[in-house]
Amino acid sequence: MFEKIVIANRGEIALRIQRACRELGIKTVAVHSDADKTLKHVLLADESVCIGPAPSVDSYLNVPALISAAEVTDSQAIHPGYGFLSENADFAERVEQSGFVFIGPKPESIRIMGDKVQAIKAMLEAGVPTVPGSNGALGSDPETNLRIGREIGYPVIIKASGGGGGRGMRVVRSEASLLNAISLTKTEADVTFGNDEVYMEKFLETPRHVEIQVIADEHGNAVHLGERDCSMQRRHQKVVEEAPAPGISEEVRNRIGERCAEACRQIGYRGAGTFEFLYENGEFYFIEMNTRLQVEHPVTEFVTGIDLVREQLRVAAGLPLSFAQSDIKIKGHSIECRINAEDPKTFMPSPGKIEAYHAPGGPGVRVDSHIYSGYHVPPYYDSMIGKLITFGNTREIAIARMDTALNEMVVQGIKTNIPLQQEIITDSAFKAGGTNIHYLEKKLGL
Ligand code: MV4
Repeated sequence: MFEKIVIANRGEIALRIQRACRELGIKTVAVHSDADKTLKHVLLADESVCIGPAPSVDSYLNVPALISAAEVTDSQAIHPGYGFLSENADFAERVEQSGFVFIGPKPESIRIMGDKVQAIKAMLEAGVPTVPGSNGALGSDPETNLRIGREIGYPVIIKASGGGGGRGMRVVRSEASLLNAISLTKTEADVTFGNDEVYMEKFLETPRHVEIQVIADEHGNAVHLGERDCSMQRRHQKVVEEAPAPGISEEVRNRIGERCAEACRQIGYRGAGTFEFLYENGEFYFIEMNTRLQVEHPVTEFVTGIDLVREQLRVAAGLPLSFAQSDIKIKGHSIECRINAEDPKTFMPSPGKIEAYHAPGGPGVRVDSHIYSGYHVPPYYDSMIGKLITFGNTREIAIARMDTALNEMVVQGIKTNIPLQQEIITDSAFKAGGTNIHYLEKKLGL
């Protein structure tokens, strides 16, 4: 196992990674911007290095500064967390070329999945179900594109191969607007991603967002850890996540999960990953793969009993996974509410000093947060200040515990979305389970 690693991130995920390192006896180096000297994990780190000014481009995205930090501290590996450089294949490559281990997939895997046309091709080869579509980049022949549209059937969606996470997409509801939509999406994609490749899919009107967690080692073991439902979202920002997804049987879970694990084996995937699907009328349709640890990983940890960050560190060090597929049984139910420093009605960020903080607790309650009384939430970064995660033997118990925990939680001095979360958790459609990706925006009147 590693002796010392650099945590190339901030906030709650940096603290989460540091906690896993402590349990494994790994020393941690916290890297931070000028604005982040008082972050909890920085204060608790074995060593810390300031890597630049507050703006992310000058600090958390500053590749030479991060590599230098690993060099001067004699670290062996770099954990990128989520966001920032976590899915940047060039960064992963630079880390490896500098003689350090990138705690994540091989650069080639990141590169393939970052190119959505290539990712879909890899899934087709592995037998992972995809959305009916062009199954490849659209060419420049208008007649061919019109024929593809007719074959798929309207509405269709044009997506940029270099996009993802909701960027670079356009819905087309009739043949009359297809060619113009393709050319507009291509132009935008060229400007935004430096890649004008686009592809076409059937547009699903009311799907749920269900994703499968996988983890693989370098010894040919690839295991799936069940699914999460992340349909409760606003503007592509997830708000509430849960595991398992309401209404998914063990048989369906194992069937789709095994397809994902097999895809990992076929592409020689290493590390943690997430297969994103749209789920509609009982069918799974692959859309994208995320090659990083995700914000919502704790709900999977609760229902499987697996420590995902611990396993990431193990497989990055070349050790085998500490469990096999047959050891995994989904038990109980877990829900996560993201806690943001923002106005619960306007969603405007609300940075500032936390005057008082009382964390909830009790059975089946986990709080992943870096905040403390007196901490200043800086205005430069994502507004998420923590995650509240609950577990129960049933979904009803997990919801009841979340309701109690949200009521117990006190964050004074800044605005938070706790009131919005209380509204969602007590919402009758949420309680029934299985709401689609448009539910929250409709409820909010957007
Ligand atoms: C879709 C879709 C409907 N049909 N693809 C948005 C983000 C990106 N990951 C893929 N997205 C979508 N792709 C087809 N063929 C609807 C969405 C979508 C969405 C997906 C997941 C979670 C939230 C979403 C919000 C709006 C649209």
